[in-house]
Amino acid sequence: KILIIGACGQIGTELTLALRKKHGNQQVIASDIREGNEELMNSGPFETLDATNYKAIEDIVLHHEVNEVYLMAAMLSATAEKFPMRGWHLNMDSLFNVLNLAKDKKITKVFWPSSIAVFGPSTPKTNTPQTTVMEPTTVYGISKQTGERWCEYYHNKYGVDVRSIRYPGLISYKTPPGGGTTDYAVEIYHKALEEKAYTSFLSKNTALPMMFMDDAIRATISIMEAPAEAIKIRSSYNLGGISFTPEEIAAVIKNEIPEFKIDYAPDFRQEIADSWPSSIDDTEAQNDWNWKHEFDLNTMTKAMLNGLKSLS
Ligand code: VAH
Repeated sequence: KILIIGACGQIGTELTLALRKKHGNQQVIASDIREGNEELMNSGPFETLDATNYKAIEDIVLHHEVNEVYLMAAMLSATAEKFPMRGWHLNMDSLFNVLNLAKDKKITKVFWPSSIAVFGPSTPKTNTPQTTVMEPTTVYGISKQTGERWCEYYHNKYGVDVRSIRYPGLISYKTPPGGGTTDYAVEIYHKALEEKAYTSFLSKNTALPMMFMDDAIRATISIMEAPAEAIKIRSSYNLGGISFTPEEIAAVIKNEIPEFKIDYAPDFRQEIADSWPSSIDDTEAQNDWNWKHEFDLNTMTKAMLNGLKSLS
Protein backbone atom coordinates (compact mmCIF):
# COMPACT_ATOMS: atom_id res chain seq x y z
CA LYS A 1 0.00 0.00 0.00
CA ILE A 2 1.07 3.64 -0.56
CA LEU A 3 0.95 6.38 2.09
CA ILE A 4 1.01 10.05 1.06
CA ILE A 5 2.03 12.34 3.91
CA GLY A 6 0.95 15.92 3.16
CA ALA A 7 -1.74 14.63 0.78
CA CYS A 8 -3.74 17.89 0.95
CA GLY A 9 -0.92 20.16 -0.26
CA GLN A 10 -0.33 21.50 -3.75
CA ILE A 11 1.56 18.40 -5.02
CA GLY A 12 0.04 15.92 -2.56
CA THR A 13 -3.53 16.53 -3.73
CA GLU A 14 -2.84 15.76 -7.37
CA LEU A 15 -0.34 13.00 -6.57
CA THR A 16 -2.92 11.21 -4.40
CA LEU A 17 -5.57 11.39 -7.14
CA ALA A 18 -3.10 10.18 -9.80
CA LEU A 19 -1.84 7.24 -7.68
CA ARG A 20 -5.42 6.24 -6.77
CA LYS A 21 -6.34 6.26 -10.45
CA LYS A 22 -3.31 4.09 -11.22
CA HIS A 23 -3.36 1.62 -8.31
CA GLY A 24 -6.95 1.74 -7.06
CA ASN A 25 -8.45 4.02 -4.41
CA GLN A 26 -8.04 1.63 -1.48
CA GLN A 27 -4.31 1.11 -2.24
CA VAL A 28 -3.47 4.77 -1.49
CA ILE A 29 -3.87 6.19 2.02
CA ALA A 30 -3.97 10.01 2.14
CA SER A 31 -2.82 11.74 5.33
CA ASP A 32 -2.38 15.35 6.41
CA ILE A 33 -2.61 17.64 9.42
CA ARG A 34 -5.97 18.86 8.07
CA GLU A 35 -8.59 17.54 5.69
CA GLY A 36 -8.38 18.14 1.94
CA ASN A 37 -10.78 18.95 -0.89
CA GLU A 38 -13.91 16.91 -1.56
CA GLU A 39 -12.47 15.02 -4.51
CA LEU A 40 -9.56 13.81 -2.36
CA MET A 41 -11.59 13.07 0.78
CA ASN A 42 -14.27 11.14 -1.12
CA SER A 43 -11.93 9.04 -3.25
CA GLY A 44 -10.21 6.83 -0.64
CA PRO A 45 -8.90 6.32 2.92
CA PHE A 46 -7.72 9.39 4.89
CA GLU A 47 -5.84 9.65 8.21
CA THR A 48 -5.20 12.83 10.19
CA LEU A 49 -1.44 12.88 10.76
CA ASP A 50 1.25 15.18 12.16
CA ALA A 51 4.29 14.41 9.95
CA THR A 52 6.66 15.24 12.85
CA ASN A 53 5.20 12.43 15.00
CA TYR A 54 7.20 9.21 14.36
CA LYS A 55 4.86 6.95 16.36
CA ALA A 56 1.78 8.26 14.55
CA ILE A 57 3.34 7.51 11.14
CA GLU A 58 4.50 4.06 12.31
CA ASP A 59 0.95 3.23 13.54
CA ILE A 60 -0.53 4.13 10.14
CA VAL A 61 2.20 2.16 8.30
CA LEU A 62 1.56 -0.96 10.39
CA HIS A 63 -2.26 -0.66 10.45
CA HIS A 64 -2.59 -0.16 6.67
CA GLU A 65 0.35 -2.43 5.68
CA VAL A 66 2.07 0.49 3.91
CA ASN A 67 5.28 -0.26 2.00
CA GLU A 68 5.82 2.99 0.02
CA VAL A 69 5.74 6.52 1.45
CA TYR A 70 5.61 9.84 -0.45
CA LEU A 71 6.55 12.57 2.05
CA MET A 72 4.99 15.72 0.58
CA ALA A 73 4.53 17.71 3.80
CA ALA A 74 6.73 20.84 4.08
CA MET A 75 6.68 24.53 4.88
CA LEU A 76 7.47 26.44 1.66
CA SER A 77 9.93 29.28 1.07
CA ALA A 78 7.97 32.44 1.86
CA THR A 79 6.23 31.02 4.95
CA ALA A 80 9.44 29.48 6.30
CA GLU A 81 11.09 32.91 6.23
CA LYS A 82 8.37 34.06 8.64
CA PHE A 83 8.72 31.01 10.95
CA PRO A 84 12.32 29.71 10.49
CA MET A 85 12.45 27.20 13.37
CA ARG A 86 8.95 25.82 12.70
CA GLY A 87 9.87 25.44 9.03
CA TRP A 88 13.18 23.73 9.84
CA HIS A 89 11.61 21.27 12.30
CA LEU A 90 8.66 20.36 10.08
CA ASN A 91 10.85 19.83 7.01
CA MET A 92 13.61 17.89 8.84
CA ASP A 93 11.79 15.92 11.56
CA SER A 94 9.30 14.57 9.01
CA LEU A 95 12.16 13.42 6.72
CA PHE A 96 14.04 11.67 9.56
CA ASN A 97 10.81 9.92 10.60
CA VAL A 98 10.34 8.43 7.14
CA LEU A 99 14.03 7.63 6.51
CA ASN A 100 14.22 5.83 9.86
CA LEU A 101 11.10 3.77 9.08
CA ALA A 102 12.89 2.68 5.89
CA LYS A 103 16.17 2.05 7.72
CA ASP A 104 14.26 -0.20 10.13
CA LYS A 105 12.75 -2.01 7.12
CA LYS A 106 9.18 -1.02 8.07
CA ILE A 107 8.76 0.46 4.58
CA THR A 108 10.65 -0.39 1.38
CA LYS A 109 10.56 2.79 -0.77
CA VAL A 110 10.48 6.55 -0.13
CA PHE A 111 9.83 9.60 -2.31
CA TRP A 112 10.94 12.96 -0.95
CA PRO A 113 10.66 16.30 -2.83
CA SER A 114 13.57 18.67 -3.05
CA SER A 115 13.49 21.99 -4.88
CA ILE A 116 15.42 24.42 -7.03
CA ALA A 117 15.50 26.36 -3.75
CA VAL A 118 18.64 24.34 -2.86
CA PHE A 119 20.52 26.68 -5.22
CA GLY A 120 21.67 30.12 -4.06
CA PRO A 121 23.03 33.44 -5.37
CA SER A 122 26.48 31.92 -6.12
CA THR A 123 24.97 29.13 -8.27
CA PRO A 124 25.25 29.55 -12.09
CA LYS A 125 21.82 31.00 -12.99
CA THR A 126 21.12 29.64 -16.45
CA ASN A 127 20.93 25.91 -17.27
CA THR A 128 21.97 25.21 -13.70
CA PRO A 129 23.81 21.85 -13.70
CA GLN A 130 23.03 18.83 -11.49
CA THR A 131 26.28 19.22 -9.53
CA THR A 132 27.30 22.81 -8.74
CA VAL A 133 27.84 25.36 -6.01
CA MET A 134 24.83 25.43 -3.68
CA GLU A 135 24.69 28.15 -1.00
CA PRO A 136 20.94 28.53 -0.37
CA THR A 137 19.94 31.69 1.50
CA THR A 138 16.43 30.65 2.58
CA VAL A 139 15.34 28.43 5.49
CA TYR A 140 13.40 26.31 3.00
CA GLY A 141 16.41 25.98 0.67
CA ILE A 142 18.74 25.09 3.57
CA SER A 143 16.28 22.40 4.75
CA LYS A 144 16.05 20.93 1.24
CA GLN A 145 19.83 20.95 0.73
CA THR A 146 20.32 19.25 4.13
CA GLY A 147 17.54 16.80 3.36
CA GLU A 148 19.26 15.81 0.11
CA ARG A 149 22.49 15.09 2.00
CA TRP A 150 20.59 12.85 4.48
CA CYS A 151 18.75 10.98 1.69
CA GLU A 152 22.06 10.13 0.02
CA TYR A 153 23.58 9.17 3.42
CA TYR A 154 20.69 6.80 4.29
CA HIS A 155 20.92 5.22 0.84
CA ASN A 156 24.68 4.69 0.98
CA LYS A 157 24.87 3.69 4.67
CA TYR A 158 21.62 1.73 5.16
CA GLY A 159 20.54 0.82 1.62
CA VAL A 160 17.36 2.91 1.88
CA ASP A 161 15.61 3.17 -1.52
CA VAL A 162 14.80 6.88 -1.36
CA ARG A 163 14.25 8.85 -4.60
CA SER A 164 14.00 12.62 -4.99
CA ILE A 165 13.34 15.40 -7.49
CA ARG A 166 14.30 19.09 -7.28
CA TYR A 167 10.94 20.50 -8.36
CA PRO A 168 10.85 23.88 -10.09
CA GLY A 169 7.94 26.20 -9.33
CA LEU A 170 4.78 24.15 -9.88
CA ILE A 171 1.66 25.56 -11.48
CA SER A 172 -1.70 23.91 -10.80
CA TYR A 173 -5.37 24.82 -10.51
CA LYS A 174 -6.81 22.17 -8.15
CA THR A 175 -5.39 23.70 -4.95
CA PRO A 176 -4.99 27.32 -3.81
CA PRO A 177 -1.43 28.79 -3.75
CA GLY A 178 0.38 27.68 -0.54
CA GLY A 179 3.09 30.10 0.59
CA GLY A 180 5.54 29.62 -2.26
CA THR A 181 7.53 32.36 -3.97
CA THR A 182 6.70 30.89 -7.38
CA ASP A 183 3.00 30.99 -6.51
CA TYR A 184 2.63 34.35 -8.26
CA ALA A 185 2.35 32.19 -11.39
CA VAL A 186 -0.67 30.39 -9.87
CA GLU A 187 -2.36 33.50 -8.43
CA ILE A 188 -2.07 35.33 -11.77
CA TYR A 189 -4.47 32.90 -13.47
CA HIS A 190 -7.08 33.19 -10.68
CA LYS A 191 -6.89 37.01 -10.80
CA ALA A 192 -6.93 37.09 -14.61
CA LEU A 193 -10.30 35.31 -14.58
CA GLU A 194 -11.74 37.05 -11.49
CA GLU A 195 -10.50 40.63 -11.99
CA LYS A 196 -8.74 40.71 -15.41
CA ALA A 197 -5.83 42.29 -13.53
CA TYR A 198 -2.95 41.16 -11.33
CA THR A 199 -0.31 42.91 -9.22
CA SER A 200 2.82 40.73 -9.33
CA PHE A 201 4.96 40.51 -6.16
CA LEU A 202 7.95 39.74 -8.38
CA SER A 203 9.46 42.23 -10.86
CA LYS A 204 8.62 41.89 -14.55
CA ASN A 205 11.92 40.37 -15.64
CA THR A 206 12.27 37.75 -12.85
CA ALA A 207 12.80 34.51 -14.78
CA LEU A 208 12.22 31.31 -12.75
CA PRO A 209 12.16 27.58 -13.60
CA MET A 210 8.52 26.42 -13.70
CA MET A 211 6.46 23.34 -14.62
CA PHE A 212 2.80 22.47 -15.07
CA MET A 213 1.62 20.08 -12.35
CA ASP A 214 0.69 17.30 -14.80
CA ASP A 215 4.35 17.10 -15.86
CA ALA A 216 5.55 17.11 -12.23
CA ILE A 217 3.16 14.28 -11.28
CA ARG A 218 4.27 12.22 -14.29
CA ALA A 219 7.93 12.78 -13.33
CA THR A 220 7.24 11.69 -9.74
CA ILE A 221 5.56 8.45 -10.78
CA SER A 222 8.23 7.85 -13.43
CA ILE A 223 11.19 8.12 -11.01
CA MET A 224 9.41 5.86 -8.50
CA GLU A 225 8.69 3.21 -11.12
CA ALA A 226 12.22 3.18 -12.56
CA PRO A 227 14.36 0.14 -11.63
CA ALA A 228 16.56 0.89 -8.58
CA GLU A 229 19.75 0.47 -10.61
CA ALA A 230 18.63 3.29 -12.97
CA ILE A 231 18.59 5.79 -10.09
CA LYS A 232 22.21 6.90 -10.03
CA ILE A 233 21.63 10.09 -8.04
CA ARG A 234 20.38 9.53 -4.50
CA SER A 235 20.50 13.15 -3.33
CA SER A 236 17.96 14.65 -5.75
CA TYR A 237 17.53 15.03 -9.52
CA ASN A 238 17.36 18.40 -11.29
CA LEU A 239 14.06 18.65 -13.14
CA GLY A 240 13.82 21.16 -15.96
CA GLY A 241 10.64 22.34 -17.57
CA ILE A 242 9.89 25.85 -18.76
CA SER A 243 11.30 29.17 -17.67
CA PHE A 244 9.45 32.48 -17.88
CA THR A 245 9.11 35.95 -16.34
CA PRO A 246 5.95 37.64 -15.01
CA GLU A 247 5.98 39.82 -18.14
CA GLU A 248 6.07 36.74 -20.41
CA ILE A 249 3.27 34.85 -18.62
CA ALA A 250 1.15 38.02 -18.66
CA ALA A 251 1.63 38.33 -22.42
CA VAL A 252 0.43 34.73 -22.98
CA ILE A 253 -2.59 35.33 -20.71
CA LYS A 254 -3.42 38.42 -22.77
CA ASN A 255 -3.68 36.14 -25.83
CA GLU A 256 -6.61 34.44 -24.06
CA ILE A 257 -7.94 37.47 -22.11
CA PRO A 258 -7.08 40.59 -24.18
CA GLU A 259 -8.15 43.07 -21.51
CA PHE A 260 -5.89 41.50 -18.86
CA LYS A 261 -3.60 44.05 -17.14
CA ILE A 262 -0.52 43.41 -14.98
CA ASP A 263 1.45 45.73 -12.75
CA TYR A 264 4.39 45.09 -10.41
CA ALA A 265 4.90 45.62 -6.67
CA PRO A 266 7.90 43.49 -5.62
CA ASP A 267 7.88 42.51 -1.93
CA PHE A 268 10.10 40.39 0.38
CA ARG A 269 9.72 37.46 -2.00
CA GLN A 270 11.75 39.28 -4.69
CA GLU A 271 14.93 38.62 -2.70
CA ILE A 272 14.06 34.91 -2.46
CA ALA A 273 13.41 34.70 -6.21
CA ASP A 274 16.64 36.58 -7.01
CA SER A 275 18.60 33.90 -5.11
CA TRP A 276 17.30 31.11 -7.37
CA PRO A 277 18.33 30.05 -10.91
CA SER A 278 16.34 31.12 -13.96
CA SER A 279 16.59 27.78 -15.79
CA ILE A 280 17.65 24.19 -15.01
CA ASP A 281 19.65 21.52 -16.87
CA ASP A 282 18.03 18.11 -16.30
CA THR A 283 20.28 15.98 -18.55
CA GLU A 284 20.73 13.35 -15.84
CA ALA A 285 16.96 12.84 -15.40
CA GLN A 286 16.65 12.51 -19.18
CA ASN A 287 19.46 9.93 -19.29
CA ASP A 288 18.69 7.92 -16.14
CA TRP A 289 14.91 7.62 -16.29
CA ASN A 290 13.88 9.10 -19.67
CA TRP A 291 12.45 12.35 -18.36
CA LYS A 292 10.87 14.81 -20.85
CA HIS A 293 8.43 17.61 -19.98
CA GLU A 294 5.39 18.13 -22.26
CA PHE A 295 3.70 21.45 -21.31
CA ASP A 296 5.06 24.76 -22.58
CA LEU A 297 3.84 28.22 -21.45
CA ASN A 298 1.10 28.33 -24.09
CA THR A 299 -0.36 24.85 -23.46
CA MET A 300 -0.03 25.35 -19.68
CA THR A 301 -1.93 28.65 -19.86
CA LYS A 302 -4.79 27.05 -21.80
CA ALA A 303 -4.89 24.13 -19.32
CA MET A 304 -4.85 26.48 -16.31
CA LEU A 305 -7.61 28.79 -17.57
CA ASN A 306 -9.80 25.87 -18.71
CA GLY A 307 -9.17 24.07 -15.42
CA LEU A 308 -10.11 27.09 -13.31
CA LYS A 309 -13.23 27.70 -15.40
CA SER A 310 -14.25 24.06 -14.90
CA LEU A 311 -14.03 24.50 -11.10
CA SER A 312 -15.96 27.80 -10.91
C1 VAH B 1 8.28 27.77 -3.29
N1 VAH B 1 6.87 26.54 -4.87
O1 VAH B 1 8.09 28.77 -3.96
C2 VAH B 1 7.96 26.41 -3.92
C3 VAH B 1 9.14 25.87 -4.66
C4 VAH B 1 10.96 26.37 -6.26
C5 VAH B 1 9.81 26.92 -5.52
O2 VAH B 1 10.06 25.27 -3.82
O3 VAH B 1 8.71 27.82 -2.18
